[in-house]
Amino acid sequence: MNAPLTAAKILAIAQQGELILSQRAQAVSNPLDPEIQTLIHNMQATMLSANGVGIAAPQVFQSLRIIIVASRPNPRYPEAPLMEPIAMINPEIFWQSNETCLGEEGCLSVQETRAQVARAERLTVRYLNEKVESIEAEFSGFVARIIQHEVDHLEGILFIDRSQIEL
Ligand code: K3U
Ligand code: ZN
Repeated sequence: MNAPLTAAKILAIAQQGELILSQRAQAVSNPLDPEIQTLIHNMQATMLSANGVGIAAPQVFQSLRIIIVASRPNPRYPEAPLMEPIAMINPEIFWQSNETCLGEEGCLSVQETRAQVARAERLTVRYLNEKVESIEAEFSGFVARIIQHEVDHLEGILFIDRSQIEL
């Protein structure tokens, strides 16, 4: 991700109960707007400082369709790939497998709660990158799980709304 020249800011993270987390976020019409580029830069810094593997704009009080996905191996998913953070603007999951898998999730907006959530094992997502190129890509496993969790944030859905088993 290309960084703006200004230093990144760590943003406040909305917590469960805040209205913005239950609202549908708006599409980004101007991805090259410097304010959008700065928001993405600050979202990434906020995610990293909170030790997250993803973040969605509504979690930092911006009702916009932007997510960041940044898988890394972790105790729950030791086989997860280590990837450079990917910013996805206006992401759309346009295919997902019928095959699902249960896996543990947490959320920076729901403190001290982990739960098992069933998610599609594989999906295909279309999004704009920061250079406004349209990208289509397939993901599986933990990365697909993060994408579904983050796209849910854009629809105002929290993982605890989908989980049957709270840990
Ligand atoms: O680092 C976390 C983590 C939790 C479980 C497994 C591996 C890592 C903290 S929770 C996290 O990173 C959320 C971020 C959120 F809330 F902003 F979306 C992303 C996420 C974690 C686990 C599964 C799906 C999504
Ligand atoms: Zn979350």
